[in-house]
Amino acid sequence: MDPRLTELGLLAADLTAAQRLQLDEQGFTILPGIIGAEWLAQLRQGFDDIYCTEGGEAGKEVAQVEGVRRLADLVNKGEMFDGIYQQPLLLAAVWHVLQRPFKLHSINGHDPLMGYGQQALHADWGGARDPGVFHVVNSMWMLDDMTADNGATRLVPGSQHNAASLAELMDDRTAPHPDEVRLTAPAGSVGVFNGSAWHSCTENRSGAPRRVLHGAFIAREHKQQTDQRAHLRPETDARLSPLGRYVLDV
Ligand SMILES: O=C(O)CCC(=O)C(=O)O
Repeated sequence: MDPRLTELGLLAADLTAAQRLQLDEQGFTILPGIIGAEWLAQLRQGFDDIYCTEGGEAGKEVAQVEGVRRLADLVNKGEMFDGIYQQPLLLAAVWHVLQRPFKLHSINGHDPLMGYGQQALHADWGGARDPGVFHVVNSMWMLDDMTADNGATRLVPGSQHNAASLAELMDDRTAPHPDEVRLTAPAGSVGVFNGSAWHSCTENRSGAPRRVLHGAFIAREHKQQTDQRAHLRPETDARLSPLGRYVLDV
């Protein structure tokens, strides 16, 4: 673990050997039962309230997508999100993949409505793909059950090790990939994946809610998706612990 995180009071947490192996070989793992019932209720309510308050502006700091209830810059939209970027087991998983100091990249929300959500396969890291060197880790905070038919994320296991260009390998990146798996798990779980792995949202065919928060982290030498210094609001600044400041890099 980054010694600075430990000095700042991050509690020690260890992935199981099976989780480490799954991250190394398949590029993802699921952390079950991370969000307790009370926190889950707050996050669900927060998601809906922020979407309702922001209306047509929701998600605009990062991306707006037709048919998807998107949110962005959640660090500055409620204390309930503080625990996402300071969750010990998640940060242990991020360290395990990146093997060097990192910071928050962004926290966004993503809820595809019925008939929407299908994305092209992509990686979150768009730079050079050097063997064994990774730059981004993303996490999926599942506020609803993620099922095969409500738009669960698909991911191609092992693709974080593939140096080839996905665009050259697939004519239609929205089409099914023969090796893809779906990250399905009950609400309260957190899926973690290597940002070099090919993945995407899928179409929500059942219409059941699929509220997910993406908590992404990036190696410290790179730029954040949401520049936390530029976006920092006074009320966020006032409540941050030294640990929170370090992870946000503010
Ligand atoms: O929410 C998901 O299933 C994945 C979303 C994603 O990969 C993206 O928005 O870039």
